[in-house]
Amino acid sequence: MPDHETALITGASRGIGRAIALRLAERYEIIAAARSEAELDELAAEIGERGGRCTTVTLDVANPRMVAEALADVDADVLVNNAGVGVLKPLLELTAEEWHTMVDVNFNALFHVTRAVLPGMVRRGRGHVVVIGSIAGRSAFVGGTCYAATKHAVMGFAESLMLEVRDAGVKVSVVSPGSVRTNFSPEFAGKDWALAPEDVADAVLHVLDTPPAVLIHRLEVRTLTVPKKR
Ligand code: NJP
Repeated sequence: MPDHETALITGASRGIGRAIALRLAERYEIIAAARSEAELDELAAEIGERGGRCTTVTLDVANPRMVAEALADVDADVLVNNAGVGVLKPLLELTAEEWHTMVDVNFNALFHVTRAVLPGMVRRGRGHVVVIGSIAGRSAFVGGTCYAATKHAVMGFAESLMLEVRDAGVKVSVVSPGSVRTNFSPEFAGKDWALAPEDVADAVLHVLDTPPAVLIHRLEVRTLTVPKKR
C-alpha cells in the first residue's frame, strides 16, 4: 500500500478512534475528525513525533452542513466511521434528546460522512469504508433499546452499501467490538478486563490489509477475560 494513501477517521479525539488513528498512521496520512480541537491537536502532534502525518478537522458528524463543508475537499482512500455515543439505560429512563443524539451520531452521521467521501472512492475505483459497529448490533441487552437499535442499523447500512459499491472497487466492512476500555459509557468505566482500544485498532488494520480482490465484510472482536457471573 503506497505511503501517501489517506485515512479519514471520525471520533479520533479519544478512545477507539484515537487508537485507530495512531495505528493507521504507520501506513496512512491521517485526517482526524471530532469536535474536540485540543484533543485532535494532541493526537496530530503525537503522530508527527512518531514520524507520521496528521491533519485535523473539527466537526460535529451529526451536523450535515458542517460535515459537507468540512469534507468538501477531502479525498480519503479509507474512511473509518467510528464516532459514536451510548446512553445505556432503559427506554423509560431515556430522554428524547438522548435518543435523538444516539440516532444522529451513530446512524444519521453515517449518511453525512460517507456521502461526502464515497463519490471520490467510486471515481478512483478503489477505497475502503469501515464502520465501527458493536456486538450490540447483533444482540439485545437491557438498556439498549436505542443504542443496540442504532448498531443493528449499522449492520443493514454496511451490508447494503457493500453490495452497492463493491463492483466499483470500494470495500465496506464492519468491525464490531465487545466491551472496550474507553470513557464511552460510565457502564464501562473500570472494566480492566475489557479489550484495549488498540485491540480494535489492530482489527481495523487487519480488515484493511487484504489483497485487492478480498473483502472481510464483518469482524467481531471479543475479550476472553469477561468476569464470571456468580
Ligand atoms: O467512545 P469514546 P469509544 N461529532 O466516548 C466522538 C463503538 N463501541 O471510543 O466530538 C463528532 O471514548 C468523540 O469526539 P468528540 C461505539 O459505539 C464502543 O469507546 O471530541 N465526533 C470521541 O472521539 C463508537 O461507535 C465500545 O467528543 C463525535 C468518540 O466519538 C466507537 O466504538 C463497544 C460526536 C467517542 O469516544 C467508539 O467508541 C462497542 C459528534 N457529534 C462499540 N459524538 C466500548 N467502548 O466498549 C461523539 O461494542 N464523537
